Formats: sequence, C-alpha cells, structure tokens
Amino acid sequence: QRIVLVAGTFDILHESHINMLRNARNLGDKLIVMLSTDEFNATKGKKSYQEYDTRKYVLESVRYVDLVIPEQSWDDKALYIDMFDVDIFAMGDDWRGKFDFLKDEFPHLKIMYFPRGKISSSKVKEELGKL
Ligand code: C2G
Repeated sequence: QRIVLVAGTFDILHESHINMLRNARNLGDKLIVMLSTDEFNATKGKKSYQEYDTRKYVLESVRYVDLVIPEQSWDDKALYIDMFDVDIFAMGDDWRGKFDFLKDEFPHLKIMYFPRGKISSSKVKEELGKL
C-alpha cells in the first residue's frame, strides 16, 4: 500500500482544495491529511475562519481523505512520515522546494508539487465581503 501525505489549513474548503486532494489520493492507496491546528496557525500569524474541529469534520467527509491528523509544529511532518511509513508527500506548488529537505531524513520519500489551483480562501473571503 502506498501512503500519501498532504498538509494544510483547508479553511472554507473549495474546489481547488478538492482537486489537490483528489490528485494526491490518485498517487497512492491511502491519503492522510495533516491539518494545521489553530494554535500552529497562530504561530504563523494566520487565522482561519473555521476552527480546527470544523475543518476536520469537513475534510473527513471528503471521499479522497482516509485520515485527518493534527499538524501542531513544523517538526510533525517528519514525525508522521516516520510513524505512518509515508511513501509520497504532496503539496501545491506555492510550496515548491520548501520541503525537499525531508529527503535527507527519508531517502525513499517522493515529494510531489501540483500546480496551484485558481481559488484561494483569502480571495473567497474578500469576495464574500463585497456581496
Ligand atoms: N492548494 C492548491 N491550490 C489552491 C489552494 C491550495 O493547490 N488554490 C493546496 C496548497 O498548496 C496546500 C493545500 O492545498 O498543499 C492546502 O492549502 P492551504 O490550506 O492554503 O495550506 P497552507 O496553509 O499553505 O498549509 O505545513 C505547511 C502548511 O500546513 C501548509
């Protein structure tokens, strides 16, 4: 079984997120999503509209997602790659190159970057404000 891991905040889930999740799931047999906690986002100066439990609830109802686990710090990627024996780590290409260092610790790991979709949660929020 090939295990795929993705990470993100997934606030106000939209079709570009779904495309990314579907593409990631299609790389293997099981998709694990590391979901940023509200506390982790706060350390990055980010605040989501939906709190962690809501984002988790929504993601768990997506057919491409097998498991949702919390991302509480930058070190959690290595922790979970090891724990779940992850084969592929996938992200949108807004993160291109940023996680290539994981290959030093996990030489067997494949790192894939997908072209980023058109929609962004911040754009959605901005446009909703204009309605
Ligand atoms: N994404 C995408 N196209 C979009 C929006 C998002 O491909 N239009 C991808 C991002 O590249 C990311 C995932 O969907 O792989 C989740 O996006 P965000 O919630 O914006 O994730 P982010 O906060 O960038 O999370 O540890 C790193 C962070 O957890 C990354």
